[in-house]
Amino acid sequence: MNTKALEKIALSIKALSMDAIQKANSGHPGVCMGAAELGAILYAELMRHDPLDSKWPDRDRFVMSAGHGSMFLYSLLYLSGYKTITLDALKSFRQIGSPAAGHPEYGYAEGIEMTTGPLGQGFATAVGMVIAEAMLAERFNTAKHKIVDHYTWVLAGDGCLQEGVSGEASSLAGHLELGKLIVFYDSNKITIDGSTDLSFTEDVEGRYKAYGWQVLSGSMYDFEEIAKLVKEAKAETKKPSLIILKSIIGKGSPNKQNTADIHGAPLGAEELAITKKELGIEGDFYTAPEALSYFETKRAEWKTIREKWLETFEAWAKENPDKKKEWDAYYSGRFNPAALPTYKEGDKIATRAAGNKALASISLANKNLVGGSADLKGPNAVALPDTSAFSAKDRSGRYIYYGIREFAMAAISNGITLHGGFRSFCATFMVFADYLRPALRLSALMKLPVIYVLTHDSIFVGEDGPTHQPVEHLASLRAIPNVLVLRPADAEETAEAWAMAMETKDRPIVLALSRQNTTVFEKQDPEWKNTMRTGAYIAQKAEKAETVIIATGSEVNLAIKAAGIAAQKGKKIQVVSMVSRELFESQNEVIRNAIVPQGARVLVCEAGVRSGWEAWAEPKDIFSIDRFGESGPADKVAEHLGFTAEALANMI
Ligand SMILES: Cc1ncc(C[n+]2csc(CCOP(=O)(O)OP(=O)(O)O)c2C)c(N)n1
Ligand SMILES: [Mg+2]
Repeated sequence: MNTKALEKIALSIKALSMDAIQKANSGHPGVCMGAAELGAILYAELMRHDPLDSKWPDRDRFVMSAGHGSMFLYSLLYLSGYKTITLDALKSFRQIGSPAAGHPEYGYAEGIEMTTGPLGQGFATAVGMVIAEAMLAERFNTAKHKIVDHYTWVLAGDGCLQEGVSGEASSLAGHLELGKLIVFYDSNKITIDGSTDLSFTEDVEGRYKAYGWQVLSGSMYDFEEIAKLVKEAKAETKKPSLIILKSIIGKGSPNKQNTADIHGAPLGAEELAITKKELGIEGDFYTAPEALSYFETKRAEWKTIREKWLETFEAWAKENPDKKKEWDAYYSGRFNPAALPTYKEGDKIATRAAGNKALASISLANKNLVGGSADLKGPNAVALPDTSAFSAKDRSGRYIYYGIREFAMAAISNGITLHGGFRSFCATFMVFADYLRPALRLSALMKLPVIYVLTHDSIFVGEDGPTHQPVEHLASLRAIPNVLVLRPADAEETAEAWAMAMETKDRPIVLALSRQNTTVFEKQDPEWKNTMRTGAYIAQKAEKAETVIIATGSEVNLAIKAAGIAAQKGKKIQVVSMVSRELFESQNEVIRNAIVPQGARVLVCEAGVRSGWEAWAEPKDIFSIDRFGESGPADKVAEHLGFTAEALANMI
């Protein structure tokens, strides 16, 4: 370790960050300057990475959980030689089209492991990355060849430590003994509003010890000490490590350091000039020659390390052809179609239960599918029959007991997916999607195909009452761009919906499933399995239909019944099962008109708020539930709310 060179790297991080933020007239210099020393030692000494191959499977992961400090990450990516973040990119920081976006955006540049900015979520997501590493290591390492052996590093600030989601995830990480997680806490005791004395005086160290973590402390500004602490962190293979580094926000700015002023605003021309003078920085976008040359030497070392890994990998592949085949299958992202369960017309089964049958057969054919529920394995019906539970003792298990931690569960699912090698699902009651929504939003933003199994999807939950009966949730889930909401109507559709979810590669999928039984109905479109993939198909056909009922999920049964009642009065009614409105809306007019013919009166039937259906039907023709439900047996609740086939038939 060359501490002189590290000092110069830290200086360069400060210089680049200050200037990029000043030029953009926007950004957060505080953490970039205050934690620059950590950045230097992390990227130059501690991390096993190679900018020549940012997707190297056995690289260490770094998550900038304090995502507002994006310039910290960009400076390091630039200095260490990742391709996308060039000097020009730094000069266009926070401008449209720049890979150096306001906050780190996954996919914008090599070396950005995930989108961060929503505080706490990076931390929680990193836990998923560590789980994935442990699972892969268990499956693929042999006594002779260790091809999976890397660490996940996190930089978290006061904000990340305050957010509940990091606590949920940390509790689970301690329980699961995820020793390869190393989190640095940039403890500068400043957030936007001022000193943490205003709202955050708890004993973080005690809390983390109680979670089962190893907690270490030191100074942000002592390279030798940080190196020593990291050694201790690595030596502790069972407990995750929290390394609390006492720091000074904005260190180096004579008049603004250690104040909230430097958290999230450019220094300003005057203070910038004073700071540069104080630090010995010359010119704009300064990089110290010693920093650049040090990284140049490092790049050669990193390349050798990665090439050595490749050699090991090839030797391993040769000696373990079956494992190699499995590895390729894991990483291909391919879905192995399974023999999906079949049903007969008239079968009565809840779509959540049908979901479990589909999941079971998909799991058999896709051993890289991992996931679990937030303490609702039975009610969500997501047990995996062909595996054990992932635990501290058993890393081979594919079922994850998340405990009642919905938000961390979803963030961890993102992390597992981001790591690579696995498909990930998670499950809870639909009404508690609110508890995980920020992570679903990040799945969507990062285009991650995480599967969200959300059961008990309407007032037909029944007795548990309004707290457990979703009404606004379908609308609110559909409102998130890039989320694919699938609400299958019966057991047959559910099996196909699971297959559709597995076929999807670039967006999160919500499987909205019923608590109550639905009846398998005759599909009058013989090609329904294909047509369904457009988002909708004709469940019950009518020649020259006067009325088309668009129904979703369990309400397709109700619509068919209503159509039957109305047909007795000579009405010609077509029933459409719209398994995914957003998918159907993305189809061309020809496809749409073939299913919902122009000129027909359209009725919409969904047991939830009407929001979003206005484009499909006149307000009076939307059969919806625009209020909270009631506690009672499901059919009584529906009756009480006037949500019955008879009422729909009357509307017709
Ligand atoms: C979930 C969430 N809430 C609020 C914010 C807005 N925000 C950005 S940074 C910040 C303060 C963070 O303080 P700290 O982590 O201590 O960072 P530092 O000021 O030390 O750089 C807040 C509230 C956010 N990004 N994410
Ligand atoms: Mg802080």
